[in-house]
Amino acid sequence: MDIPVIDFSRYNESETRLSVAEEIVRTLETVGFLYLKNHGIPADQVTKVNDAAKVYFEQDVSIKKQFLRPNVQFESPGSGYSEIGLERLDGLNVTEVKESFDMIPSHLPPDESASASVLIPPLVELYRSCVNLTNQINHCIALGLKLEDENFFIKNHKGMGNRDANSSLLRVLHYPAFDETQYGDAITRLGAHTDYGMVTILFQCDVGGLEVETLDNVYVAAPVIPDTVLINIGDLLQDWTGGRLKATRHRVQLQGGVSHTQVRRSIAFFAEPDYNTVVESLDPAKYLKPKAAKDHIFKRYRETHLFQQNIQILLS
Ligand SMILES: O=C(O)CCC(=O)C(=O)O
Repeated sequence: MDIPVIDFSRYNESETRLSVAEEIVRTLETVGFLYLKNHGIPADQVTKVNDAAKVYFEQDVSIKKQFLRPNVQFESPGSGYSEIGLERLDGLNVTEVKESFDMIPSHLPPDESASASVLIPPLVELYRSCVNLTNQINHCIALGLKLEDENFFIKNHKGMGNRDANSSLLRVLHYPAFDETQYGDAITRLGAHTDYGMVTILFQCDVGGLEVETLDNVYVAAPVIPDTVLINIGDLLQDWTGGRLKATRHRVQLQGGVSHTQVRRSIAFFAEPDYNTVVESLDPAKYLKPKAAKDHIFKRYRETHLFQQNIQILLS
């Protein structure tokens, strides 16, 4: 199975907009992942984040920890650093050798926390572009699904950028090179998982390793293709469509030709519906229990941090 490359310049012309929307929906029904070319996000915005990320992640952990991501037990998602081992996306026993920095524009580090200052301006700029592209993709999905209201999904994402209303965030991931003896045997880069929300826009920097699960439960490589972004959908859109569109599992492994001696970086924009959105199947033939976007997203955050003892206590 190949992950298709779709030319998004067709979205800009009224005569071709519906055909690109239908192609996107068809691909999300089967593969769940697609590459977009001519997506409109300026390449230099991605380069600036990547360059800043190199500088940021080279700092000592104690410096990066000056501005930590909020504690997912008690607070909503927000901006900040997550150290190696903090999150486990696929079960509780495998350490994920990755660190990350998340950013939501309404929640920026205080001035005295200088460690992240190099990252913030390029992240804010790229966040804005990702919001624009998300709105266009959300428009396409509604068009391709033939919803009565072609702005249906756009209306449920008005709060992007405001942490009090919406959890959509831009995350820079850094998978370091490391010594074989450093973390024990049970390690990977990113455990297999589905994303939580609506749509994810992924920029893979230069080292590959991402793998996507097909409908036959086989993982295939999603290689780096210059000048494209990868798009996939999350659990809530799958539920909204009564399972018609697929939230596809994906992972980044150490095997598969990419060894732990190569640093990998990626940038992911996770677009999630506004907290007060109630997601229920748009297909009357496929009833699913309605769920509040906020409840689902917070639950997934707690589950992926469950191995931390204090969270286990909270959930028990
Ligand atoms: O690093 C990558 O390419 C994948 C990132 C990702 O899928 C995620 O964080 O959910």
